[in-house]
Amino acid sequence: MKTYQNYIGGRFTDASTRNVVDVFNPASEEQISTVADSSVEDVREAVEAAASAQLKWERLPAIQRAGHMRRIASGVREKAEHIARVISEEQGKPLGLARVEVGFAAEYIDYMAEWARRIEGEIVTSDRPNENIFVFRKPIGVVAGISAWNFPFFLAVRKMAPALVTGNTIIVKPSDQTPNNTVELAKVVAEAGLPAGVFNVVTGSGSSCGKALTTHPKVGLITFTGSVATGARIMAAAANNVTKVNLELGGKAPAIVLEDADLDLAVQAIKASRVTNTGQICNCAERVYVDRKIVDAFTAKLCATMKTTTYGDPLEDSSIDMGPLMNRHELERVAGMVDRAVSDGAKVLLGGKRGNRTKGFYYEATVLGNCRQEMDIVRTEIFGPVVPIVVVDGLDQAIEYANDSELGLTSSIYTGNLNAAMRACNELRFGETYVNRENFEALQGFHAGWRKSGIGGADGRHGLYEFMNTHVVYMQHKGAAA
Ligand code: TXE
Repeated sequence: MKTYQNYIGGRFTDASTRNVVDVFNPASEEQISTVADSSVEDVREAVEAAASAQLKWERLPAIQRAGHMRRIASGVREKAEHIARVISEEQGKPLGLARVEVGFAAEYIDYMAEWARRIEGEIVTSDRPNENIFVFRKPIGVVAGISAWNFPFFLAVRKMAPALVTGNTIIVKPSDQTPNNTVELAKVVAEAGLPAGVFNVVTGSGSSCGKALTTHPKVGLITFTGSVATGARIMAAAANNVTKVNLELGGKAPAIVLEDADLDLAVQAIKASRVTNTGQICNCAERVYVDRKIVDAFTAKLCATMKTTTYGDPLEDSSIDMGPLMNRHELERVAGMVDRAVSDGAKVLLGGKRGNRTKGFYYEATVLGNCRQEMDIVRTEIFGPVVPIVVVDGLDQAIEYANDSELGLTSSIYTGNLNAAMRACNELRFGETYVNRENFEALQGFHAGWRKSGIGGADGRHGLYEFMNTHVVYMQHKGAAA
């Protein structure tokens, strides 16, 4: 049984409490490790370590901060196979996808390090003589990063990298479901020689350790990835100190398939949305609106390809398409959503049942026909390998249904018609729209949610500036003699 420690002030350290969180392998249901359920005191120690290191880290030239980051990225690549196996073991994703997650994380660190020479301010013309107006961009100070379990290693890096390059220091609290990989990141950081206190990891439950982080007065930014419900709780906790929040929350992405779509392309992209990571991806298609004229052809193609989906234990069989869902709660939640949809009139065209394994939280790739807009399965995030199909008559209805959601993270449309594609760009009300391609964001984009899908965003220039404050200086000076 492995144990993972906190990483505070440059040292691996036991928590002050004997309370622990047990970590399980969702494929074998066996316990893998225990981590500390860190106390308020442990969180306080981590925030103090980050605060003590922050000013010196900020004063380091950005290009030197970037040098530290590049050494971390190299360390991640050297340990990529080990880290990928840790991810698959505690989260259940196929090993190939875990390797992609680790590789993308290393690339993300290098990408954010490139911003070291590109963080720019502005000089604004004043209305007054002998005055210049300077707009500076400056680090916020201490950042608290709280991440979800679906891409745990990448999500920790997606918070660490922009924080570091902009001169902030950070405490990361990984999900209590998948903490091991984030402590592995701390081991890479330690070996890369990052100054003590710049990057810290505290493990534990959200309600105690997470809450202590979100109510600490020295935390200047909370960057959170997780569910809408938890995001709302974090906003409430942040109100105590009027702490800035950056929230990446749930999604319910619509996919619109019009009669002139490339059906093979649409089918492959939507299958990817539901099979990759067992459908546990916030930006992936969660409801499909198909034009009545092609719904039979589309459904037949989708069922045929999803029927070939294999599932199993990622550490026993590297050829599988899907691993298990995160835990028994997630399995029962997804199964319950499908059962309720069926009792509400949906038709199971494929799957619709738990996987036939003696161990592990498996659910079969599932296609549901005859779904209606008002069904729970069409309105609530599934976060599982299930595709509900709703028939629509034309683009107007498709856009109306797509926008009819309290969530607004991503969306997609498959069409060969430029006018329809341009209408989608102009009329869909989401943080992202994918046109004729799968739902997967670029690190130079901006992954941001509308409505209940979040506040602010991640990635690219805009994601970088989420970690900075502006400071406007009005410089009055003596001009030349008249
Ligand atoms: O979230 P939870 P999960 C969403 C995805 C789904 C959810 C699944 O759509 O809805 O995340 O992840 C900590 N104070 N996204 O179940 O339960 C908790 O310990 C402080 C969207 O993990 O919200 C964990 O570390 N912290 C995303 C983290 O919050 C608290 C991409 C998330 O837990 C807390 C990935 C509290 N009171 C998943 N309660 C996107 N939009 O990009 C819990 N936590």
